[in-house]
Amino acid sequence: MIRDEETLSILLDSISRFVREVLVPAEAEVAELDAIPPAIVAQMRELGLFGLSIPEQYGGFELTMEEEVRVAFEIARTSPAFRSLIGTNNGIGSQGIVIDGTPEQKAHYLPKLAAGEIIGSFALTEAGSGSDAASLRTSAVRDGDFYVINGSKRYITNAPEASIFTVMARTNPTLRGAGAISAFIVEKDTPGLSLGKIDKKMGQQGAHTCDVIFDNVRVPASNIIGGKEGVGFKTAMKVLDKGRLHIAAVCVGAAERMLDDALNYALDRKQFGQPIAEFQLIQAMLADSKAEIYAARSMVLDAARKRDNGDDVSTEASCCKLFASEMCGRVADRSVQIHGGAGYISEYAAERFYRDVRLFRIYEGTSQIQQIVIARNMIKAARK
Ligand code: COS
Repeated sequence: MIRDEETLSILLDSISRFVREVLVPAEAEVAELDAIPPAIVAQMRELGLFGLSIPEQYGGFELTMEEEVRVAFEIARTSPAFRSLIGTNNGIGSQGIVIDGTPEQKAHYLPKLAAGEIIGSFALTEAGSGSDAASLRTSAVRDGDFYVINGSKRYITNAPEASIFTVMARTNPTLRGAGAISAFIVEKDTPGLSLGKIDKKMGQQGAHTCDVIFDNVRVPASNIIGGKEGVGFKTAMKVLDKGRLHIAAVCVGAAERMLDDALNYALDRKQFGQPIAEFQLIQAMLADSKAEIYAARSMVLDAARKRDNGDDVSTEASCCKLFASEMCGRVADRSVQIHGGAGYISEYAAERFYRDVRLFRIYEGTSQIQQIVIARNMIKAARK
């Protein structure tokens, strides 16, 4: 749902220019140093990139889902590490509060998240609980006006930078399953909270993950999201529905960038006396990529519009995440192939993107989890 086409196009133009003029030239340095220069982070704040999805009353842009995916198409045309830094404040690190938070929680945390003054992070995954999210073991035991949290979370995006965590923990440790899980807002400086060492990843250098450890962390009872026990798993699932749509849009943007690079290379590179773009076997790879990107882009826009209409898009979000992330992997592979030997050399972005985009098929629900969500929803609907 585009509320104001003119305002949106100004925003999209300024983001697209920022990507081309500032982020793309900094890609190699960010990958090399495994850090985004503070001056760039400051520019991201100035552009309002941390508050895209946060309501206007708390200082954000309050983009509709359609507007948000169109922004994601643009911002993803560069190293995913840049998107990752703003990704949690716009997605999994804020949306639990936006969707289910109490008015006090919203008023307290959302303005700081929207301004990029603090980073929010989402702590669901554990060493023993990944795809089977409802099996998580971290516990939160009530003690007067507090909950005492114990446990440990794994691969938590932006944890090293985060000031607050949305933490899913079991408020009734004797009960198994989703119904005993509650979501908490936990501030980084709370005694007993510590971080593991930064994970060494296959790609996305500049974006950081690490373990988050809770050792008798006392959190005020008022920090339980929505003020209610036992609904934290549902909050997490709702957050992920939206997140999956956003990631699908990111896959489209990254694929478009990789295809542009591959096309430019194919036009430039000559073999057998002509640009390799003239060869039909190269053209097949370019054309398949173009068609698949178009399909993913259309799916994402359709699902985003449905969500803006108030529809339940759990199935559509999973369809988009599944198709777009797998498509992105195929485009990355063809981009390396079109680059030939150069595609295997780190001097070219193709090699880096190939590693960076591998994560899209894994996080915010693997492709296999998306398949399960889609099929289960189909079966449930058919049985009704
Ligand atoms: N929106 C709202 N509620 C939802 C929901 C959604 N999208 N999906 C499930 N729920 C609810 C269910 O309705 C159910 O509630 P009731 O018990 O009241 O009926 C509850 O949540 C439990 O759901 P379900 O029984 O489907 O849970 P499962 O344990 O079978 O797990 C999957 C479901 C596999 C889909 C879930 O564990 C999952 O998404 N795993 C992947 C986790 C993930 O993406 N991790 C990435 C890391 S976080 S970046």
